[in-house]
Amino acid sequence: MMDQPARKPPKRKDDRVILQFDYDCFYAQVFENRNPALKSRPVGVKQKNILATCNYNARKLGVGKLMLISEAKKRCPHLVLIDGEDLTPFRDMSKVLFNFLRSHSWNNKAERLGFDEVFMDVTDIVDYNMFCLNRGSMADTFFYLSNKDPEQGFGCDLTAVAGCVVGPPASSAQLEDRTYVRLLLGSHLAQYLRLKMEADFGYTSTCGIATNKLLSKLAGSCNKPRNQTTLLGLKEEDVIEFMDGHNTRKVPGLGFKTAQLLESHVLGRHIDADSHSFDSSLTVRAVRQHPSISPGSLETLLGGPGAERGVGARVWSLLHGVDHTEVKEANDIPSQISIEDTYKGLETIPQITEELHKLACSLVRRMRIDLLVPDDDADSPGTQKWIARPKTLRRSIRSWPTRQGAAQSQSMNFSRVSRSGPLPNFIFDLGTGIDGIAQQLVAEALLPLLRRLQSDKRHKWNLQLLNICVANMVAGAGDDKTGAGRDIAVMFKKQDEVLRPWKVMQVSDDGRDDRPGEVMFEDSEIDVAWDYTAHPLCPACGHSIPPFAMAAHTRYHELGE
Ligand code: DCP
Ligand code: MG
Ligand code: MG
Repeated sequence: MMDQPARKPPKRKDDRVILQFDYDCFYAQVFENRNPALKSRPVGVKQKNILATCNYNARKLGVGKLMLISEAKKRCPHLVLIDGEDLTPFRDMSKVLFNFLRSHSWNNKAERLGFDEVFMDVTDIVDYNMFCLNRGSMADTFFYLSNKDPEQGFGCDLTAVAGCVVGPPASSAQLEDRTYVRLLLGSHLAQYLRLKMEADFGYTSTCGIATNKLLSKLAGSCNKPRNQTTLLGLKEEDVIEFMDGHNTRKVPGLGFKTAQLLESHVLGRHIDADSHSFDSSLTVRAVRQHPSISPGSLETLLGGPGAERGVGARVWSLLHGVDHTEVKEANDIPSQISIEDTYKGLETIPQITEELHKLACSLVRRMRIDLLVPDDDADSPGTQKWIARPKTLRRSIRSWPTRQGAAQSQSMNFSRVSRSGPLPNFIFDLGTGIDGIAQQLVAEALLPLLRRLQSDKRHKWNLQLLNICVANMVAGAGDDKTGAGRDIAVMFKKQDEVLRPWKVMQVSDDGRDDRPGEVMFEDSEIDVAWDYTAHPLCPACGHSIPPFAMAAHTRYHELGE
C-alpha cells in the first residue's frame, strides 16, 4: 500500500517543547497535605481491597501501587490505610493544580489526563525567551513568564539543563542548536513550575521535558519522585536509543491490545492476553528491528474492522519516538456547575433548608475550585480572581408521588421541575467564608425560588431530589477592574448553554436518580431541549428572554428583584 521504502524511519519534528507533569503518589499526597503528620509514615490509599496508591515511605518498604491490601499489610504491618473511595478531594485538588499550571500557559495548550497528569506545550514561551537570550551571560538569565510585563519571571542559570538528563551529554557547542536551547529553557521553566507548585500548594511532582507528548511522558517517569528529566534527543539515533530500551507495554499510545498483537507477531506464537505469559519484556528495539515489521505490515496486523485508519503508520512512528499529536487546549470554563442529592423524601422546610445549605456549600466550594485562578496582577501574592461569573441560578426538584399529587396531576409525578433566576453577586465575595455565603444563598435565593415552585400553601413536600446549578457563564465579567477577560478571550461558544429564565420546565426522568449521594455534572447536564433561536434581551438584566415569557419576566423585575 505504500510506495516509500517499506521500513523508512518516520519524519521527525522537534521544534516543540512539551512538559509532562505527574504528581507524586497523588491520592496519598492529598491526605498528607490534610494531615502533615502522615508525611513521615508509610501511607496507603485503599479502594475496596486494593491500594489505589501509596506514598514513597511505603514504597521503600516494598508496598506498591495496585497491591492487594492483604499483601501490603504483610509487607508493612504499620502501613496507615486511608479510605480513598470518595474521589471528590482528588478531583478538587486536581483542578486547583491544573488551574495553577494552565495560568502560566500563553497558548492555552494545557491538557489534563486523568487526575494527576498535565501536558503543556510551552513552545511559545520558550521561543520568546530564546529570542531574548543574551548568550554572553547564560549563568545569570532572566526567564520571562509574560510577554507583556517584563517584570514577571525568574532568574536562572542556563549553563546547564535543570534536573536530570537522558541522552548524550551536552556540550557548549550545542548553544547553536535550537532544539537544545529550547529544551534547556523548557527544563528551567519546568523546574520553576514544580517548585512553585510545591511552595504554594504543597504538592511535589515529576516532570518530563521533550519535543513531543510521547517522549515527555516517557522521560518524566525516568526519575521519580520530586524530580524531572529532559530528553536531549538532538539526533535521531538518540531518540531511537531512548525508545529502544522501553518495554512495548510502557509506550503510551500503544495500548494493551496492540502490545499483545505485536508480541504474538514478533515471538511467532499466540500470546493470550489473559495468561501470565504476557509479562515478557519485549522491547521496542525487538519490535522495531524485527524484519517483518514495517508501517505496511503493522497496518495489516493491527488494522481491520473497527481499527483506526493509518494505525500502522502511527504505531511505526511511536516505535521511533515520533508523535505529532498536539496538546489539547484547555476548556476555558465549564458550561455550568451543578450539585444535587437524592433523598428518601424530604417533608419539612427545616429539613429542606438543611439540605439546601449542604448543597449550597458544595456549590460555592466547587465554584471557587473551578472558576478561580491566581491573579498575578494583584499586589499581594495569593490573590485569586474569577475567570468567569455565572449569571443564572437554577433550582430543580423532583417529588415522590403523593396521593394528593397523584390525584391532582398525573404528569407531575417523577418529573423534574426547574426555576431559574439571576445569581446574586454576593456569591463571588471571597472575603466571606463558604458557610456564610451558603446561608445567605439559601435564605435569599434558594428558599424563595423553592416557594415559587409551589404556589399552593397547603402543599406537602415529599422531595426526592434537590439540584442547584449555576450557568450562563460570562468570561471575566463584572466588576473585575484588572479585566480578566483578556486572559480568557473565548466567550461562550454555544448559545444552547444559556438558560432560558422564568419558564417552569418539566422534563421527564432521565434515569440519573439511581446515582447515590452528591453528583456533579460539568458539561454534560441536559435539562431541556433548548431551541437555538436568539431571543430579545431584557432591558433590565440583559438576559435573553423568549417572547412568551417576557411578560412574566418583566413582572419579576417589578416585584423588586
Ligand atoms: N489511580 C487509581 N487506579 C489506577 C491508577 C491510578 O486509582 N489504576 C489513581 C491513584 C493515583 C492517581 O490515580 O494516586 C495517579 O496515578 P499515578 O499512576 O500517577 O500514581 P501516583 O501518582 O499515585 O504515583 P506516582 O508517584 O508513581 O505517579
Ligand atoms: Mg502520579
Ligand atoms: Mg499519573
